[in-house]
Amino acid sequence: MSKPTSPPAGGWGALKTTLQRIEPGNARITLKALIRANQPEGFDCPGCAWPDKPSAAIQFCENGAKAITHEITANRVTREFFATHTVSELNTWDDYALEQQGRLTEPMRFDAASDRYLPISWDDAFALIARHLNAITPDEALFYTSGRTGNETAFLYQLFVRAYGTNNLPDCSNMCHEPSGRALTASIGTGKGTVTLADFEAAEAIFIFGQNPGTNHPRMLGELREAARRGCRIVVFNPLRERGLISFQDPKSPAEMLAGGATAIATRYFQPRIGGDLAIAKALIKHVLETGSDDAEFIARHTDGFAELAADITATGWDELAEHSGLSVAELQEAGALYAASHATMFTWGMGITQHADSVATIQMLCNALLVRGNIGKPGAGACPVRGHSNVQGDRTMGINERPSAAFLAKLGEACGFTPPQAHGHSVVEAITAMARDRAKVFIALGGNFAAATPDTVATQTALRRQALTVQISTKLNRSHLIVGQDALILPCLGRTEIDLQDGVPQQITVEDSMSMVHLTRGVKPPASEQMLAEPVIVARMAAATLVERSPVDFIALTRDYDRIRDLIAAVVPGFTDFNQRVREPGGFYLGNSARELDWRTQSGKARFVVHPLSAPLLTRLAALTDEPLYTLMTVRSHDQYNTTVYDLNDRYRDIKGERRVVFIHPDDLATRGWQAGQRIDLVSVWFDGERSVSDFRLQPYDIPPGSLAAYFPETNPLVPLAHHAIDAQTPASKAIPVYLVAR
Ligand SMILES: Nc1nc2c(c(=O)[nH]1)N[C@H]1C(S)=C(S)[C@@H](COP(=O)(O)OP(=O)(O)OC[C@H]3O[C@@H](n4cnc5c(=O)[nH]c(N)nc54)[C@H](O)[C@@H]3O)O[C@H]1N2
Ligand SMILES: Nc1nc2c(c(=O)[nH]1)N[C@H]1C(S)=C(S)[C@@H](COP(=O)(O)OP(=O)(O)OC[C@H]3O[C@@H](n4cnc5c(=O)[nH]c(N)nc54)[C@H](O)[C@@H]3O)O[C@H]1N2
Ligand SMILES: [Mo]
Repeated sequence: MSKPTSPPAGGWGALKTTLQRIEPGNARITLKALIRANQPEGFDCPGCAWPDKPSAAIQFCENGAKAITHEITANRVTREFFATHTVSELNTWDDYALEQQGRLTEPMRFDAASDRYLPISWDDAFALIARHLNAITPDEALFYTSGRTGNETAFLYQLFVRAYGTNNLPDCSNMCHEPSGRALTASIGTGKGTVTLADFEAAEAIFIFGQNPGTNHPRMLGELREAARRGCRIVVFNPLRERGLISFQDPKSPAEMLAGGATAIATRYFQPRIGGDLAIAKALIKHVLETGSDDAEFIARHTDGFAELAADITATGWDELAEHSGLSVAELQEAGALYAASHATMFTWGMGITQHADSVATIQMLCNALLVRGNIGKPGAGACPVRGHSNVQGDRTMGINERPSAAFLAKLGEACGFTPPQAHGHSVVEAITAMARDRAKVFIALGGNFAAATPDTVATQTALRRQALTVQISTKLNRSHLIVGQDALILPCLGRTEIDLQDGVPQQITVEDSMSMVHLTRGVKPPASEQMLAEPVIVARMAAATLVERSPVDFIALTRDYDRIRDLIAAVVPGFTDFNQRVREPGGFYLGNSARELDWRTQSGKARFVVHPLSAPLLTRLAALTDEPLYTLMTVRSHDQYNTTVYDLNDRYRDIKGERRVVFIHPDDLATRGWQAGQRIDLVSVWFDGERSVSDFRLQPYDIPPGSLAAYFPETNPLVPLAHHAIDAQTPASKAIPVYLVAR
């Protein structure tokens, strides 16, 4: 159980691990790079999408330092490495061991006869891709994107894919904040968060749902710390007690560090059961309506659908809300009172909200709760979905979207002189299904680790192996390089930290953060290998080789000077007029947010209240399939990983050392089974199409509600049924996996 005496998040522990990350032989260049992280003349940290604070001297955090030092590593994956190890052998290594090998250095092609990767020239690699793509119909090819890709690459990539003839552009958003985009667009007419960093200085209350910023957005703790110190109420809803949300010692505050002090973060920490948030949002609304603390003027002026919402909320009893949320009626009313007392409230949320079957409904109910108190469009208030990858939001803005709007396609076609395909393409889940059913034959990934990040690992990897060609454009070795189609390529690219020279001139790229700020980023150190290419160049050469005569633009010419790509973006993407000029202003520019301006771009021109019933508990429906006691498992990140990249085997804030196969469980659940802490078990997930399992995990008693379990991904991804995903968004429900436990 977490002890009240637990040290705060941040502090000397953070400083120590930051310094430990630096490889001794690589110290000078690493420190030089770290100092320039998130600075006007430096690069955007490839860690998370949290915005930069104007004028802060040090802009990186402990986990940003991990992302940077792991990109800067002196270790190299060379042709000799691939000559020494067969692909079958490498597949027996764990993700941590793969990550330790360092940077990929030259293009490699899989050779099935020797079960090894062999060197291939760039020209031959692009010719091979072109040959495969031109042998199939465009809808049989899949083009995945992970969210580290900069705007310029993303724009060129979607242009290439659409000129080739498909909208098959699945991306990591599909597994992440897709439900936020869908829910918010329907409710308030924009898919992005409505707040800016300045709102953290004006909020009277910040409600944090299903998010662990201490690990995943450590710089957000700085904002929360300042807010807490000036008396802002911070109210947390999370089944697990996450240390970063309890107290924080700021490594950038000498006074706090030297005095050994810390700032308490959460004013109140509620521990609902996993999946209890839809009921919590309804309870907040119910309390507001019962106490007459709704903003009647705002509702009348800016919204429609209030009568239906009020009727639904009135008909839902407090006991029902308590049962669904896992909080008591008293706790729900206490949360409601905290909400009603604040005149400017912000809701932030992460994967604990989005990775559920009813995530779209939950986010719309959170939005309803904001709207009943007029908490959108005023300082200190609003919706704040906290994005993951550093440019995942920008990639979407640039058109990486399997369901592009007709307006976007029209603009793209007009500016580039071709007719883009109109039919929607495949999301991540649909892409896996298409591969499994032989409706897809070529899989190309611009970054990421599709084979490990996706659900239903066994089925997904079987589907990937059925491909005629798999291509991975990557910086570091990972599982996806080892799950090969008949033909497979590894194309190594420059990372964020590296100097990108085109025609001898250093280039800059741009990114958009979680709060819609667009700014430049430029590399600061020489590339890890001379044989790597920049991402925009890889995409351009792939496009030129494949499209030849039918290419709508001269892709190669565009990459000689990235300003030219930005000029094209300015002609296509709304909000990017004078892109090259505006992005050179210090700090870049703000894209704006219509809902923040009380401009509701919905069909009715008003913000919409959307009614959703509480869904029947999944475990009750699945209980008929097994005699075993069922639990709900959430899969989360440890403090030492970046999604599928495992930096180290510790999770400092949860007291885990040197291991990852751990399941967090309430002590009463252990006692009921007659089990001890440390008991080793297998996990079996139950679904309508059958069972899935992973083996040999250790049980760790923890402060988590009975019936709720937690474990790390990607180790637990084999348990996530492909068909178990968000309604209306298809985001895998990786926070709500129905499982039973088997003693070993
Ligand atoms: N260092 C580091 N930084 C990262 C990442 C990383 O892996 N490492 N990943 C990046 C990416 S892509 C993303 S999307 C973000 C992810 O950032 P987070 O959203 O913080 O990610 P998770 O680790 O999945 O944590 C989910 C949190 O939700 C809680 N939770 C789970 N289920 C529920 C529920 O039903 N209700 C409620 N209220 N809470 C619940 C969990 O206890 C946990 O605290 O971080 C980004 N930043
Ligand atoms: N069970 C479970 N599954 C999940 C989640 C969960 O919470 N639970 N979270 C989901 C979420 S939110 C997300 S966003 C996805 C993430 O899914 P992905 O984005 O596909 O996975 P990552 O692990 O972030 O990708 C890491 C790889 O990206 C490559 N890379 C790093 N930097 C660069 C770069 O600059 N350029 C290029 N081209 N490649 C680079 C490296 O080779 C590295 O190995 O995972 C999802 N999967
Ligand atoms: Mo994410």
